[in-house]
Amino acid sequence: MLTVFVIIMFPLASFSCSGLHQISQNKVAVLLLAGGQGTRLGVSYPKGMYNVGLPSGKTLYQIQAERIRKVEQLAGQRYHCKCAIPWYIMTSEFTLGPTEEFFVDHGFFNLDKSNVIMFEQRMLPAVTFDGKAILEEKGKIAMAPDGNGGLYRALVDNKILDDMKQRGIQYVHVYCVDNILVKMADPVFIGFCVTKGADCGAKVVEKAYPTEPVGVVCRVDGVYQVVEYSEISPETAQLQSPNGGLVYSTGNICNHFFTVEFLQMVAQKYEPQLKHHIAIKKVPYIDEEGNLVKPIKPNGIKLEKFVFDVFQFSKNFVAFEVLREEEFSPLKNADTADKDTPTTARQSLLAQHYRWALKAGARFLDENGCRIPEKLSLSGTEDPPAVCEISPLVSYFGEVRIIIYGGIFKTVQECI
Ligand code: UD2
Repeated sequence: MLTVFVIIMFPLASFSCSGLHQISQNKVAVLLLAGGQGTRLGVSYPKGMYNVGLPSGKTLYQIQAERIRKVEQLAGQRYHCKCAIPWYIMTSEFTLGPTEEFFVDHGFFNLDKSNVIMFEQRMLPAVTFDGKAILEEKGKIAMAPDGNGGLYRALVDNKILDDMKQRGIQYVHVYCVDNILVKMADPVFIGFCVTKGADCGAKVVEKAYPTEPVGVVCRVDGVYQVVEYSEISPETAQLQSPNGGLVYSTGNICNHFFTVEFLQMVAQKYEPQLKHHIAIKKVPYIDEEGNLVKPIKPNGIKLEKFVFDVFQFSKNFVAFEVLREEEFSPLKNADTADKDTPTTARQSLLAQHYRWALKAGARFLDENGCRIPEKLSLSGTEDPPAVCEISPLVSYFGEVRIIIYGGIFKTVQECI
């Protein structure tokens, strides 16, 4: 039986203090899952290098790097010390080279290079529906990364857990590359998980619609897990509760908390129990004449492990519900789609910054000096009435100490 549990909202300030404290003691790391091929977005380079068209032109990687720097600074200021959050980046054969090059070219976004640790996950052969290998070139079998659950083998292969232990890391915030609103090492989430004594946790948002491509965090026959969107039946996904909401509404946003101890246990003991999931994909192949064919319909199967399949081994699992407009806007598709595109990602970030600025007392003027009427509730998929991008180096949570010129934002880029 599928049961969804109730998530209780707690006062956030004390969790935030606790999280910042852990960060100040150098006990927290972030781990990015960046081995995916980003096929839906349709670019040939890693998704983190994507620029969604913000006024600053910042890429997802730059935004994430700056959020790390800011939260390090907040923790350091609060607890009067200098601290660092190591950034572990899991890549694959497809993404390692370009990601490394991108970071070098951008001076590691002013992070200490020794705190950015890239490593590679394994690959598995892609097969046809009747189980035969697919050739992508003469003599070369088509391979694909082994899923984001390949993390647990990669941690061992690359001695990442040893590195974490040497650095004194106890808690890891694992996240996926494409959510433009991701809160790196979120002190509230870390603080919540640590205060609750959790070994494993997941952030969730309320699902927006039944077929939204997010897994459902739930309990199946007493065991915590995520039922992935590709595996839930449409009937189950659509079930409504008496109040009209979805029964299975706790959407996974691929933001997970793990203790290093838990990761160690998974890596040593449980990893072989993780099952492969089947993903039906379009796999390019060479035909009998040796020509490369890019299929228009799915023709093959990729086998993937899922990062959240370890929730079942947790002794104390927690879920933490957050507001979609503050924390979740993924970049999955090209702009030809209507959801989860570069445009919607950009709009969500600019809408958030517009709200933060208004809350901090800012007022916007048009080019004639007339006040632009405020719009307090934005759908998140519309442009705010004024464009205002706030650098992550200025504000992490919206704790805006913005340099407001006479109480007024005049131009787009004043705080970038
Ligand atoms: C993921 C979640 C889904 C939901 C959604 C929200 C999984 C399995 N599913 O679905 O429940 O939370 O995100 O946006 O987590 N990756 C690797 N190696 C791989 C494959 C993927 O590192 O072999 C990374 C990928 O680069 C990305 C993350 O894992 O950062 C999620 O991959 P995705 O975008 O393909 O996952 P999606 O949207 O199907």
